[in-house]
Amino acid sequence: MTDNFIWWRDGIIYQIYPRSFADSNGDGVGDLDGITHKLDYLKDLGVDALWLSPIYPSPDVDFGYDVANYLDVDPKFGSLESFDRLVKAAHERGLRIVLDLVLNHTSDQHPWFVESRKSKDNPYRDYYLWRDPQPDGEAPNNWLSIFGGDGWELDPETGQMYFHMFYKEQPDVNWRNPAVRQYMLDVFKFWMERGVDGFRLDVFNAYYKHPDLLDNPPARLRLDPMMLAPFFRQNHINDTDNPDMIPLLNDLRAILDAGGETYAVGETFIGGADVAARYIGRDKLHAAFNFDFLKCGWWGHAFFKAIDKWEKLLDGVDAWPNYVLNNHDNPRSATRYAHGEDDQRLKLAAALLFTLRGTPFIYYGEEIGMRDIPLTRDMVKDPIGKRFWPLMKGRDGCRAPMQWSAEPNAGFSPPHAETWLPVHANYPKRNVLAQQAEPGSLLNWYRRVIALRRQHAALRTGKFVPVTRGTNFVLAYQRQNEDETLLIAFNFSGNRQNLALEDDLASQTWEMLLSSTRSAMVPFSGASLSLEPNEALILRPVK
Ligand code: TEU
Repeated sequence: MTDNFIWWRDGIIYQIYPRSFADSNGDGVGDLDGITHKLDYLKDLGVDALWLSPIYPSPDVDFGYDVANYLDVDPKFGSLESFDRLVKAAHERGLRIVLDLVLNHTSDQHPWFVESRKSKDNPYRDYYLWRDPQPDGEAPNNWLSIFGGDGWELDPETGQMYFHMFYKEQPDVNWRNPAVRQYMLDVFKFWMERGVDGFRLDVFNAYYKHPDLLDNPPARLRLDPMMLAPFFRQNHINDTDNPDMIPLLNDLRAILDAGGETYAVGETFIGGADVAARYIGRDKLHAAFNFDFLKCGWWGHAFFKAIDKWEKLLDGVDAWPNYVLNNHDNPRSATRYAHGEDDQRLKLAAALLFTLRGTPFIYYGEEIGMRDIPLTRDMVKDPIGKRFWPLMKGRDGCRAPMQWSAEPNAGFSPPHAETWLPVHANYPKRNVLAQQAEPGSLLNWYRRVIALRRQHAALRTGKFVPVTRGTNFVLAYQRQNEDETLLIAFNFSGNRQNLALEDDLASQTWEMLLSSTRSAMVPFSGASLSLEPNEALILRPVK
């Protein structure tokens, strides 16, 4: 490892959904002590930081993304003391802690909102976005909730409406109120003083709305299934991405920098890579998520297009890319890409993630290829699924308990407990313990590729140089720094494929560093490199 290793740039960030990682007290819900007990596993995997989905007191309408108190830990997860123990134990192992801050909205149970809704002249009234309905009873403007229906909810108590971008139990706060702004910035300081190393900002680019709450204009018509949803038939220029966000980010960055170097990654709401790119930089966020990989079909050119766009957007600016195959809002990559229980494609996807120029994020269970649990209507917990079943089944599928072992409840909870969501039926075979013992397992592949990334600075900070622009089945690139050049090639098909090499690449002799399908390869030179079915291959020049 070179001396200038920057954990959030060169390291790997592992997302934990605390409800589902490890249950230490047998109530069927994961908790902070559970995470603390698993730190050695995470260290051994080779990750550098843990991002915890929200741990604050919450009535759990949106499972923690509806916060009732920003300065405490929900008793179901533990306490501030168990949080301090987790931070200490993580730091002892060189692992960083990233907290998820949900500051666009609070829970309707947050004391601010409880007060705010009491009367029009309540001191907390202006902490939220309250407006009179129009004379005909219609909402003040055309803004919608991304979770379905109108964004405005009538509160009979005062006859006014409040705005909620998400569920009606998640009222949006008024960031233009200086008291709100100051309090939220103090929330960062509170957790920084407790030793937190970074933050993930939920839907940060929705904090500031247009000051006059203007209507959104209609979106340009596109051939896209998203256009079926009224929300996506609007162009969200007035309820997201308001320019007043930038001075806030400048102030936030000064606070983060003053506490050593505390990291911040923003969850880019609605927008794509181009929107994310706007918010990254020396006086803004360290990173903003690019979710393009979540939408890529299993084609070399689909991934190439996403990578190429991101590389070009960030070229020449002081901003670092990131890549995400999974999170708690989307079907798992194993469910999107793998056939049955076969993990070959998942090995390829991991090799891609860990050999690109950008911070890799992984989501708990991705490393053992957890599949989404199949959902039936009666088990749905996520209100999106409850409301829109069977059109949309919600996000519970990717949030099931971590599969640690073949014990009942997969070692997540004690055997007698009833877990909050069922464990996937494949757990007797697909679990950490089994995969640790199996040299060719997906888990051991993750460990090997992560270790390789750690050994080769070119894989972390080297230039990304495409070899092909991606065909249906083949994708290849080089990672290059002044010390070395690595050649990385992928076969997205179940048949052999040839990769054409030109000029210097063809005259060079290459040797294998790692392959997901073969254990050895004779050093190779020539104009056509043969790739095995589903292979991820990493080569280096023979000196
Ligand atoms: O997600 C924001 C977001 O973009 C989601 O609404 C996404 O469109 C949806 O989940 C797709 O199914 C963040 C959190 O990641 C999510 O878990 C929360 O529900 C949401 O904010 C509200 O806090």
